[in-house]
Amino acid sequence: MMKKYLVTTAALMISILVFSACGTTNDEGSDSSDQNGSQELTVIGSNWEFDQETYTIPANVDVAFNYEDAEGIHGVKLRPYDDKDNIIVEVMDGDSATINLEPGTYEIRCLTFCGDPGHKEMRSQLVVE
Ligand SMILES: [Cu+2]
Repeated sequence: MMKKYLVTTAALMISILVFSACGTTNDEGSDSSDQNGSQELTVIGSNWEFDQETYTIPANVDVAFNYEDAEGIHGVKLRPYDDKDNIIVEVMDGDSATINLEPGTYEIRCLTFCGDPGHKEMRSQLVVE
């Protein structure tokens, strides 16, 4: 009798855990703006790509540029295509930097050497318009 009660309780607890795990899943987009009009961009890296090929943000406004590792250790280096020595910002996992850019197309590359040949493939573009 007691044993059956324990099994039932355990099953109930497991289903609560499963349910609450599903319940905390939030579906945030990569680009979002709050009511103050401030902007945010989140880039997520894994082995060996970023979560989007192209990111788009508005020009001449402060944008919080966030980076997260979903898999492996990477990071983001942002620079103009036509001036590759001009690194605008470098962001590692969990970090954020404020950017405010002129219109144009910028290159997003992996910051950390994370393996061959995948590291070289980790490129996306940021369109500022
Ligand atoms: Cu890399």
